[in-house]
Amino acid sequence: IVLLCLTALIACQEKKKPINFPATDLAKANMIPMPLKTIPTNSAFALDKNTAIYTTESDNKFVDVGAFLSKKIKTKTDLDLPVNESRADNVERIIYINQADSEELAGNEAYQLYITRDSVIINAKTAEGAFRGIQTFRQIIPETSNDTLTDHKMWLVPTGKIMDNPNFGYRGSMLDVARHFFSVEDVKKYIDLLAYYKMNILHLHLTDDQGWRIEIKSWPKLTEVGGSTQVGGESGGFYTQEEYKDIVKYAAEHYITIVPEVDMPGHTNAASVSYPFLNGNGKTPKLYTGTEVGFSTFDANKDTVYAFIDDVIREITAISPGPYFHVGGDESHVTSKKDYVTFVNKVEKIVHKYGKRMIGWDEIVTADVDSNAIAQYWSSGKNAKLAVQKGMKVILSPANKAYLDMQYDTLSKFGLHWAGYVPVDTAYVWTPEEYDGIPLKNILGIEAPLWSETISTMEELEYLAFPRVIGFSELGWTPKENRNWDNYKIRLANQAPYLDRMNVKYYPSELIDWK
Ligand code: TNX
Repeated sequence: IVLLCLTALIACQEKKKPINFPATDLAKANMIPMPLKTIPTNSAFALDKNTAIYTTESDNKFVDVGAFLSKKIKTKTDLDLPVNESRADNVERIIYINQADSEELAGNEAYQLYITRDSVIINAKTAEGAFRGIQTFRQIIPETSNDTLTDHKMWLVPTGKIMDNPNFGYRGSMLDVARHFFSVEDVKKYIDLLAYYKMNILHLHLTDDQGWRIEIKSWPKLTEVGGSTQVGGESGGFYTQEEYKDIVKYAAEHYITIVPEVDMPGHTNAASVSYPFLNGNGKTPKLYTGTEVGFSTFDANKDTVYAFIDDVIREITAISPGPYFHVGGDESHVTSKKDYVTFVNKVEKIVHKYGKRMIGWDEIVTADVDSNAIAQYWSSGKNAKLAVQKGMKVILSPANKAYLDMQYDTLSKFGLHWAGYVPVDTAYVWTPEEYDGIPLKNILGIEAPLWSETISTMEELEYLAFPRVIGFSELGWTPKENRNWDNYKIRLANQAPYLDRMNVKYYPSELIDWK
């Protein structure tokens, strides 16, 4: 009995004795995008079964952020962390997610993350900021637990302080669901991945010559006929409005805004096949499953065409809560210059009528667009300059850097190379802050578009998007002083376990020393 008591006593003291954690370095943790400021304190927060999450409860959105974190910790570690439960005896360490109004928390996406031995505190003005902050926390939870320091598993999170705020407010990617259709599930998986890297925009290219992918209730043939095929001639597909709403909701839960695009007046063959009165190229439209561009146009001189566009924009904006509507406007090679200007001017008014801000590919600046319109720079520096002269904002998507459909090299299985080959380093090593003489104040942000002429499955999509899109998250979030290829390359290599867990078939570029 004496012996038993003695052992119990020793065990008890053992428990109270602070554990000696191996030294950590928060500055070297696996964070992408790299935060604005990181101050390591070299100890560890032991994430384990005795950890609980508490959030500001007056705002439900903070509670949701807590629940999201708990769910993701469960996936990574199999720990079940309670959220806002009355304090149980076993709880030794706490993760707080707080609404805070400190002056240092400048923007909506800003957050502070304080990690000590006993607690993690995430402060943000808005739930959006808290959501960005928990992505950082997810990333710094080590892949493997320490099983020797105590009698149960502990994930040793490096301690320190992070102050973070994005460089650009618009950080996105685009999926072309028109050339090849991608399912709601595929889009949701892409959203999961974008959110982990703090992207906040998903632009959906919903229509093109080869397919119309969104239900328009007042014009049902758009999807019945125009949505029936895709590149290569297989059957296509489309989102019902309910499905689209489901995507929008899922994106919103990940603090991602959906930017819907209806590309016009060019890239409209699928619409014109469905309703031939729309057609302005003088030929009888037929379903198209090839990959040429620039052969179709709407008729810019018919009132009925604008009545049609009004219905389309009305129905889509009614289910798109974000501030933007993208009108395409690219490669309208068979629309006369005069018709193009007429067309864009009229469509801009419709976009405004439905309370949205117009985005278009850089060609739209050749019309009389409002300074409130946004030009998406993909090919023409001349158009970008014109945009600046007009006082417009620009989204940077230069094809030779930002196009995710460009092949990595001559051996790439998928993709095109009209803008060159874009290996992983080329995609990362450039400076959006100083691009082509565009003043910083005119740059809204960056977007990496993924065109889908050459890809038809999620696996193929992932091959082109990953790992390059991860680099874009850093280009959009992290100021140039904190970006460095040699350092990024190591952090990128360390994404492999996450990508594997997500079953992402990324392109294992030889430039990266994958873990
Ligand atoms: C150009 S970029 C296009 C798309 C193609 C893409 C292929 C742009 C605004 N237009 O229609 O899919 O190249 O890389």
